[in-house]
Amino acid sequence: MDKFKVLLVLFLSTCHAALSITDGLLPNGDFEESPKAGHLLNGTVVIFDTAIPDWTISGIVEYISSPQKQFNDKLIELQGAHSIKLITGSSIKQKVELTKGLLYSITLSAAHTCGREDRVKLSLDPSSDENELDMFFVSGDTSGDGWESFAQGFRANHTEGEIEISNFGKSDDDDPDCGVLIDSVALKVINPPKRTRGNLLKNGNFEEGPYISPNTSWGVDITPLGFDAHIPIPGWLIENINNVKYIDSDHFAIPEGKRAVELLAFGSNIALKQVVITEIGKDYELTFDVGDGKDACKGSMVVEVFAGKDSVQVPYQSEGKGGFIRGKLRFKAVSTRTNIRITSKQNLTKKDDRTICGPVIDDVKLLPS
Ligand SMILES: [Ca+2]
Ligand SMILES: [Ca+2]
Repeated sequence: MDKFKVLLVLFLSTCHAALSITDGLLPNGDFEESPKAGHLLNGTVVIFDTAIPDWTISGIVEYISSPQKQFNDKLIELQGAHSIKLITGSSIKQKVELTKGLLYSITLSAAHTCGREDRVKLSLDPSSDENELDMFFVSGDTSGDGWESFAQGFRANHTEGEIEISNFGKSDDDDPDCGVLIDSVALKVINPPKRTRGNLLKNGNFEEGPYISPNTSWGVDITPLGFDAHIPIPGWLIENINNVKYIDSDHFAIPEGKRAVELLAFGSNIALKQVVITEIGKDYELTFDVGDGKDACKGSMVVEVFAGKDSVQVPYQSEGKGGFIRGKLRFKAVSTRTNIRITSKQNLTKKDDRTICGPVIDDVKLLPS
């Protein structure tokens, strides 16, 4: 009977994999497929709702085609040869096939074109209370290139959904030239984390997480604005609203494997968290890497890690050139469930820049000692 169950589970997982439509860019998610000649007014303004292949637009959307484009005081290099610009009040949407019950993440890149923040809303229709995606702010402050990438997670409640990206602008100071550039819209199925024999924590190596476009060198901000279940780094919860950056080994120094996280917000009430089942009276050892992403984030970093009420502070002096140290916390479990919390004691900013940066965390392991 058990064998049958295992086979059935395997069969169902295979079905899921076959039906899952994407693990990467949405069709024309990079907007490199252009509207037909005659579908653009003055060379940029999209005239028909369906002029951009695979997308439906509403409001004023511009199709920008130039490797570099001057927007007011900002020179922004496009991702590829084309990006789109959403003027305040406008949106783009695309229907996607989903597998009910699976966790997905949406990643997109955005750049604001004026000296202000833009409010961008990512929504999924049909949604449910459990499934509401949310707003994030494109500030232009966290990437030297003007671009930022964001990821949000959702659990599919339907077999089809429509992903919509809207620019809500900011207050009433709307300049018609202002808008937000959007590019590299991707969807990825997030596999449920598995506990392995070598670790009581799930996804302690952060290898499972949202899509990172190979064209983006600035990592992906996790925007945990919805429920904890929407965080696209499975196994982990993020306490309080703040940004955790998900980073890749193609563009950052990663202590172990290909992915890690960088903590951008600080304070002991803001944490990367995981609850584990422990045996009362048993000794455990928690180990983890603290380092820097080789992203010019220089200075003194201190990471504080908690296991229940026990904690350890790990200082790390970053030269911004990559590298890491191994931190350790031994504790005796006093409960059947122990809260593992990883926090940063302070933020750093990169030189010449207002970009916030912080310690890289990777390879978090919990074992009985
Ligand atoms: Ca593009
Ligand atoms: Ca890793």
